[in-house]
Amino acid sequence: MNTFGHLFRVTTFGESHGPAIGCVIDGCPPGLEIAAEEFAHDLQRRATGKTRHTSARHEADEVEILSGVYEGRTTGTPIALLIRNTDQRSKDYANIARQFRPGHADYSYWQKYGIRDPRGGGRSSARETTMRVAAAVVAKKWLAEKFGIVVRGYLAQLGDITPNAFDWNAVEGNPFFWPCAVQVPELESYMDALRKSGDSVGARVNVVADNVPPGWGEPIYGKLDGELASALMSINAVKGVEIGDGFASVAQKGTQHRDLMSMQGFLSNHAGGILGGISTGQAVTASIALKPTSSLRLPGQSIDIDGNAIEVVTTGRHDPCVGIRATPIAEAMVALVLIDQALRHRAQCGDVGEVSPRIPGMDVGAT
Ligand code: EPS
Repeated sequence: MNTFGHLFRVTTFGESHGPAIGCVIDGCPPGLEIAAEEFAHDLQRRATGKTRHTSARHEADEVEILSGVYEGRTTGTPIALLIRNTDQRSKDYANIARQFRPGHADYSYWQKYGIRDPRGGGRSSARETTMRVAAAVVAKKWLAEKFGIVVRGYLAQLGDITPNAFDWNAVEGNPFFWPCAVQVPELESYMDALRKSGDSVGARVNVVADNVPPGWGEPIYGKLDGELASALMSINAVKGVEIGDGFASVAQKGTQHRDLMSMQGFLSNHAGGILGGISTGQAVTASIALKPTSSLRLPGQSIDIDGNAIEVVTTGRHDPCVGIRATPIAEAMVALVLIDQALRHRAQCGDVGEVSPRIPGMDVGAT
């Protein structure tokens, strides 16, 4: 399964240390203006080698548009995007080619296929997420132009550190996507100490999609929240997904959780903008938990492919916290789900039009 989506279908291919990675987008609406330069912003937000807190691998991540765009506009035919890998260092993986890193997909890939490309984790590498972000540049642009939808995310927890304050304007001003600027030095020191220790840590990323119209989502098996959960869970290292209040709902009473309604707006958004698998017109909110990176230079007990007991030590240029680069990836998966649901809604219910009464999307009360 390397293909994602129903009407806006994205197929990715390539390995971390192969010659290139790429994707084919099939089903993109025609007429959307798109240029190769427009991919740079989000790809650079996700890229390695930008700060000392992420992997030191330096990839240019420059997109070549091979098809599907003529005179700067999409033609409705398959859009093929290619990014050449330029900074592989495969010798880093010579020692672990016959070993299974504890906590890594090495073992499960081996059990499934009986063969694996150990260089940089092969297909299981986070390098694959580059193409999700590239495909979502197209999706985000269409969603913004057609509906004014803005999909944006932030780092909501790093280890046990949580934001002391929240300001969207702070998020893009630091390498962590952190919403509280004054805490950035604390994060820097935390990450410096972590890197020196050789260990890694988990993180939480939140994504918010504003201006999603009501009515998107296909009950029963194509629910908007169901597809978001699946899409977000497909990101490397993700171990948990919440929509709206998520697992906090367990301890809530119905009177606390329900979002009261008025013709001026909903009074809260515990539902995360989705009821019955269909968008309500409120902001769609999702949150993901990312596990700590498994490739560590600290020795860990494991076995090799002959079944011998060994100690694994991973060298190379690994992210001490994969969650730091996950914000644009999570945004990408939300955007890809939304564009696919938008096209499916248009196909089946395009003639329904605006149904009254329609509550404006903005919340008018506190949660
Ligand atoms: C990764 C290991 C590192 C990261 C890589 C993901 O690769 P390498 O060991 O080849 O330097 O740099 O991430 C990327 C290259 C990227 O573009 O995201 C891993 O084990 O998943």
